[in-house]
Amino acid sequence: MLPLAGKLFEARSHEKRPLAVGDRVLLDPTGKAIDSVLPRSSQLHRRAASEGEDQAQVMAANITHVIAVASIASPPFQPELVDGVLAAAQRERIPATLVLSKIDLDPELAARWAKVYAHAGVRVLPTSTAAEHATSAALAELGTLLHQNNSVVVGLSGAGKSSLLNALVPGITLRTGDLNHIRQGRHTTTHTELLPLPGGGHVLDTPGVRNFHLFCTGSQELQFLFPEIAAKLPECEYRSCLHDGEQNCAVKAALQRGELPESRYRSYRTMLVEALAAERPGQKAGRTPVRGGGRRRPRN
Ligand SMILES: Nc1nc2c(ncn2[C@@H]2O[C@H](COP(=O)(O)OP(=O)(O)OP(=O)(O)O)[C@@H](O)[C@H]2O)c(=O)[nH]1
Ligand SMILES: [Mg+2]
Ligand SMILES: [Zn+2]
Repeated sequence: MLPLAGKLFEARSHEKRPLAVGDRVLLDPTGKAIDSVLPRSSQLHRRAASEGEDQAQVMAANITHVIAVASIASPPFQPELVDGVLAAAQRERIPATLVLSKIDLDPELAARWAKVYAHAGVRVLPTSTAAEHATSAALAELGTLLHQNNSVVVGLSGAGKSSLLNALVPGITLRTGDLNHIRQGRHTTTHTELLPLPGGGHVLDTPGVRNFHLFCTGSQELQFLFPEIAAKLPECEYRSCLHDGEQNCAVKAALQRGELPESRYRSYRTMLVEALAAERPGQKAGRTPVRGGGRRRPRN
C-alpha cells in the first residue's frame, strides 16, 4: 500500500487506522503517497478489538449493504455477534441482510433462527453451498443483492463467507478454509479483499471476526438499533425506560409472555451494560448497576 500523509493520522485519531477498504483517496503531487481521504458516504465500524483501546476499527467504507453471514453449525450460530453487526449497520442506516449459512447441517435450527430475525424486521436468507441447495431461491436472491450493491460480508471465521462468494461471483476462486485450522483459531481470509463485480459495484470479503462491539453508542440510543424492542417503548410506563427492571416495562412483559426472543433481549442487555459503563467513567463493564436515580420521568 502507498504511504499515508502524517496529517491523516491526526485528523482520524479515534480510528485505529485512518484508511479503510473502500475509501476513496487523493494522491499527493508525486503520485506516490496518499494525501487525503474523501468523505465517506457510509462506514461499518466496531470498537477496536484490542484491550483498553477506545478506538474504532472501520471495517468497510462507502458501502450500500451489510451482509452478516452466520453458520447454523460448524461454527455454531452466535446471536450476540450477529446482533452486533446488525445494530452497527442500523446505527449507520446501512441496509443489512442476515445470511444463515450451512443450513444443510441443521435445517430445523435454521428455520428457528430465521423466525427470530424475521420478527426483528431483518431480511433473512437461509443458504448453503452444498450441491443440493445450489439452485435455491435464497442463494439467487443473495446473488442479485450482491450485484446491486457495494457490500461487505462479515461473520465468524469459518462461517462460509468466501465459499458463498465463490458460488455467486463469476470468475473468482477465493481460498476457503479447513475447519480444523479454523478451530485452532486460524483465519483463512487474512485481509479484506475488494472483489469487483461484472456489472459494476463490488463486494468486500473480510477475515472472520470473533466479536463485534459497538463503538460509542449511547444507552438511550441503543434500543432503536433493536426495532422490535423500540416498538414496545410507547407502552412502557417511563418514557426514558431502558427496559432493565423499571416498573411496568412493556419489553420485560413481552419477554415473559414469550413474544420477544430471549437472545435478542440478552444482546440488547449486554450492549446496554457496556454503553452505561462507557457513560460513567471509572466503572467497569459487567458490574454496572443499571438503575439510575432521578433519570426516569413518568409519562404525563
Ligand atoms: N456443510 C457446509 N460446509 C460449508 C458450507 N459453506 C462452506 N462450508 C465449509 O466451511 C469451511 C469454511 O468456509 P470459508 O468459506 O473458508 O469460511 P470463511 O467465513 O470465509 O472463513 P474466514 O476466511 O476464516 O473468515 C470450509 O471448509 C467450507 O468447505 C455449506 O454451505 N455447508
Ligand atoms: Mg474467508
Ligand atoms: Zn421498558
